[in-house]
Amino acid sequence: MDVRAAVAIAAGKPLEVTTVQLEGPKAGEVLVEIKATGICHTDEFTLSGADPEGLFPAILGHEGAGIVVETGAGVTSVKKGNHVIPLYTPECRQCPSCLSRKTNLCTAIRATQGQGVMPDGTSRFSMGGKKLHHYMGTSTFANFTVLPEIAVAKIRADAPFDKVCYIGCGVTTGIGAVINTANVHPGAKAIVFGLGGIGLNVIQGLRLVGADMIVGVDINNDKKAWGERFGMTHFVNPKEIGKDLVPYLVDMTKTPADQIGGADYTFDCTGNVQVMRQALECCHRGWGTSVIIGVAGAGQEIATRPFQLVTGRVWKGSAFGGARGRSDVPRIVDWYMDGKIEIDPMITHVLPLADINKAFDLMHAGKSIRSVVTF
Ligand code: NAD
Ligand code: AHE
Ligand code: ZN
Repeated sequence: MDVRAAVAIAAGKPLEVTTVQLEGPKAGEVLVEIKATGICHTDEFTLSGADPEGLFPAILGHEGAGIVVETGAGVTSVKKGNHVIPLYTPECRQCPSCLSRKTNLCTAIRATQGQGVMPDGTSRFSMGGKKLHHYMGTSTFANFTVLPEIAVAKIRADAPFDKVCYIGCGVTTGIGAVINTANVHPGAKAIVFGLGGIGLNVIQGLRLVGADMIVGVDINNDKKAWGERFGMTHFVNPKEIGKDLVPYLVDMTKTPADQIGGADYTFDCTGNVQVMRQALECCHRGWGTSVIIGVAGAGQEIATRPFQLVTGRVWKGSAFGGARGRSDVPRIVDWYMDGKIEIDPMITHVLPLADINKAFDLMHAGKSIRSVVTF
């Protein structure tokens, strides 16, 4: 079938909005009509050429929501008409990782997903007879896409696609990193680096679990009001403090009773490896935990003195907020529908597919939190 898609032809080039061909679902797969998709910084990361796994030409996009229109042989957990959110972290409930109960990183189809193909090793997308790669197993920058059954979360039918698509990555990543990865306790002191589409969701996650002190760090002063809107208690622009950031942040967290200082939890939502180091080093001696959410480009490495870890700080990473998609995503949709979490104000721009490149421009200019394309 012909579908409308934004094709990433090559690294560093704008997406090309055009008609491509999509084959129907094979066994164990579903065809989904995508109704809305968010644009995450990770799409920009891959499009820029910084992603060591980046493949071109490809159909990017991993933050979608839509409706199942056809199921392949053997599909039992969803049917035509179900509303779903595509999952770049699937949940097969059978692989060693799923069965371990220690991680959300299902390994059932990760190898083929990284090669830009479906689990049978072929692509469903083509353009003029030439293969197009899938991306993150989701390829939501198209009005129809094919996904493995284990890579869709069935959600309630009354949830608006143009809002809950954001649960497909940003919302779940931010809130999940607080709840699942860091397991933040009420009363905690936390520092969030990077107040974009992910960092603001970390902030609202911290508010949800009852953190006392929520410090936001960003080089863009416009983010101060944004952070405050979702529960941030203090804002720091590293460019304006006139001294080293780590001791500055440690001092902020000191109390008369605790002159050591440091945060109980910190979160990197920038993808900058220098910031990741700062985030670790402003953790409290003995127990502070730093969670890396940001994704860094090929060749980038993190560093610190081992002493930082010897003295009890913990460095962790979080993908998709540690969430098990088919189990957790429907619950997060309920939280949104029940008013427990906010999404609407973070969706600053809604665009048609034809204007998708404007969403990348807005991100580069620091003018958007989330742009959403509706089909
Ligand atoms: P974004 O562009 O919306 O936000 C990034 C923010 O970081 C901006 O506000 C920017 O001003 C700020 N920033 C940049 N450099 C900074 C610095 N040196 N110090 C402080 N702040 C700085 O991006 P996003 O969509 O929020 O994504 C953030 C990161 O998270 C990206 O690296 C993205 O790839 C990654 N990500 C990871 C996961 C995961 O599962 N681990 C999921 C989604 C996104
Ligand atoms: N391809 C990159 C890794 C990118 C990465 O870490 N992606 C996150 C999701 S970011 C969503 O916005 C993730 O889920 N990672 C786990 C995984 O299995 O990819 C690289 O550096 O190679
Ligand atoms: Zn993302």
